[in-house]
Amino acid sequence: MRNMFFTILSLMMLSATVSAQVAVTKSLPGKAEKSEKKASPPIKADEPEKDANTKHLWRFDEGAIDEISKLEAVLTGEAKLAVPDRPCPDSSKAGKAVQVSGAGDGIEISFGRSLIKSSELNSFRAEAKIMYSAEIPKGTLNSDIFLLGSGWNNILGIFKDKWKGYLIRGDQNDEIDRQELLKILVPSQKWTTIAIGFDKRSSKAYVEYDGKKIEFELQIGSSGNDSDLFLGGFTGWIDELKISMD
Ligand SMILES: [Ca+2]
Repeated sequence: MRNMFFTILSLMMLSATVSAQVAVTKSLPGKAEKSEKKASPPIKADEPEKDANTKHLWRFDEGAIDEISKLEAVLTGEAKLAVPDRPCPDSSKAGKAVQVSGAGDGIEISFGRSLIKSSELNSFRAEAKIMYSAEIPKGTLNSDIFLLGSGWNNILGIFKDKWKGYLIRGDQNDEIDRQELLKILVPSQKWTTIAIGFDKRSSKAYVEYDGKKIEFELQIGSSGNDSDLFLGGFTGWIDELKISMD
């Protein structure tokens, strides 16, 4: 009887020890995960640079809402959010991007005011990472590759005419700039930075692709009110769209 009592007591103690061990084992990975997260390099290092002039940033990982001022980007045509084979290098995690494959596929943002005409605005820059894998074949639709517009004579950026090819909008001499643009805007299977922008202090506007820049005189017309931005009209991917203004 006494032996049986000790056996039961021993079993109870063993059971308590095992439970405690299980509890410790269960709690350890959690703590380890937390300390691993703290020890990992800061995520900020891989993010696109943000400063006081960065007003909008879309990462497209969890939708099309801008993480700074909650402005929603509209995906047009057949554009969709998906995980690309090669994630954007600036992305903080291997998240989603916008996949485009037609002339009407892209990202459209409405600002609700004219940015080019605004007397309160000195400069504007829209920048994104794109994988410009292929062009849309000639003879299909026109496409606004990267265009900020608010009326027929207040348009700035890269446009693709279905027969002529690329044009720069916002400049007096489209033909010269088209030749320049053809030299830099070449399809690529890698993530590349594309940007458009203007600075009223110097009266200049520009387009940039893969570190190459074409600058021209900024045209400010009288037309239009609300500004819209479109990026797309090619086959490939778009991620990390950032807009800076001051
Ligand atoms: Ca992303």
